[in-house]
Amino acid sequence: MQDQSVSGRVIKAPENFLDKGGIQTVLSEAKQGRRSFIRNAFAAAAAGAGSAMALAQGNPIPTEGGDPNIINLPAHSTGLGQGVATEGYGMPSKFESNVQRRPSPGLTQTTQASVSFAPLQSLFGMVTPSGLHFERHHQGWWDIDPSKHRLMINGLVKSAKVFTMDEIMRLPAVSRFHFIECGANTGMEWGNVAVPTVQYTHGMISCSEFTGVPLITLLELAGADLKKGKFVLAEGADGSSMTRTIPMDLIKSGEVFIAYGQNGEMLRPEQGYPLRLVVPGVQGVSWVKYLRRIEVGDMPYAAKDEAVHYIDLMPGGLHRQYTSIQECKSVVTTPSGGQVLLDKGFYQITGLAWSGRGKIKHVDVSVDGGRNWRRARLAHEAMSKALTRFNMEWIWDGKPAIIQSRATDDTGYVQPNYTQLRAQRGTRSIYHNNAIQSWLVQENGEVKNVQVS
Ligand SMILES: Nc1nc2c(c(=O)[nH]1)N[C@H]1C(S)=C(S)[C@@H](COP(=O)(O)O)O[C@H]1N2
Ligand SMILES: [Mo]
Repeated sequence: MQDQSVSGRVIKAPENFLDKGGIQTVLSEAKQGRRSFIRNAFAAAAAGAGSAMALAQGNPIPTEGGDPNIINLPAHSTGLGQGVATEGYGMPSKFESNVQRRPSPGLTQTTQASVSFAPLQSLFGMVTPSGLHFERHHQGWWDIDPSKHRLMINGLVKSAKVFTMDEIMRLPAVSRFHFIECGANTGMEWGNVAVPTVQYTHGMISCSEFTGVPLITLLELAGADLKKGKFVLAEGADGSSMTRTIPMDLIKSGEVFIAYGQNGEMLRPEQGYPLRLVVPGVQGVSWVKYLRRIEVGDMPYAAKDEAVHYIDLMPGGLHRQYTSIQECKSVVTTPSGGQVLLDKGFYQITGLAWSGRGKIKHVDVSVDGGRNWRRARLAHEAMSKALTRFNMEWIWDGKPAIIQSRATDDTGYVQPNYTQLRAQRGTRSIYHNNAIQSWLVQENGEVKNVQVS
């Protein structure tokens, strides 16, 4: 069990909740230590100032003995610190070592896990650090030698072309922030309340600044027939034979690009180094990693990951195919399942919202299970098909509360609740669950995943 230290006024979710011992430790520490400490702090704060004020004022100065963290000079105030890096790659603080990607205990455990979830409960802002980007590999990941990697453009083109990485990196590039969400994100929640933390309910999403070359540029260089060519097939170089059909209209819009950069450096191997397709707003599976071939064609390809997998079972025995857009969705990341609120008083509710169709227009937050809603504050300007961080102030009265968020995008689409989603989609889907998520804050401060219709 890694560090489970108290952070601010919310205890970090036990990141590996399989370790029951660790959770118990956290809970009892919270109840004995910090709880009374914080209660005293609130009691000492000026009466009538309100909980938010008490928080802003900090803790009262202890009268006896003093705070040893202030009185006793620590080594870092008296000694010589470490020297600058002369080699190696910078790493986060050792006190943050519990913030990790993890495979979900809700999924079948195989010898080689094929999904690891991003720790959404521990992240700020809109960007996912590259080392915490979720991973989904159908046949494991590879660290491919970029000097040997090739991209072929063929099919309905004047002359088939092969590009080296050097040739690709000479071309005019774009840099854009986009989310990538696996179509199966939140999939286990279709059936029932399956997993306890936001890492496992929503952690198959990440957002990066990607850098690369618009695919249309490469198609033009190869002399693609943009009249007959209605679709392309994108193919990866790993053993999963990952091939996906991408409509030419998306490519002509200039939005689809082949990326080599992620958050200011080359892609991570787990994310498809040295080259991946970026298809903004579209489910993760179409973002083909280790991209080695683009074929221009006049029909959808009905590849295995289109004809057999990634199909939505609908009510009445029907199914739908090629449903690639990730509809508008949001989730509160704090307070969220597995976290513990130490006492009543002020909290900042925070979360993420996104839409595969454009920008987030606004996010509403409810603390009473969807009866009343208040407009949240967006923490930054919303970008198209990117994660958007929202915040809302809340004073918890210590009674049970059900926290939800509901996002609206700039097409006017409103994120559905479970009743609305199931009315349209039935109950037998795996993919494209964008329903409103509910977190129950219990009287003892523990937060649980619940479903509210
Ligand atoms: N070549 C290749 N591309 C792939 C995959 C894969 O297994 N191989 N997985 C797909 C799926 S299902 C998803 S959700 C995303 C995951 O991207 P990430 O691992 O960078 O998060 O990549 C997609 N592209
Ligand atoms: Mo996926």
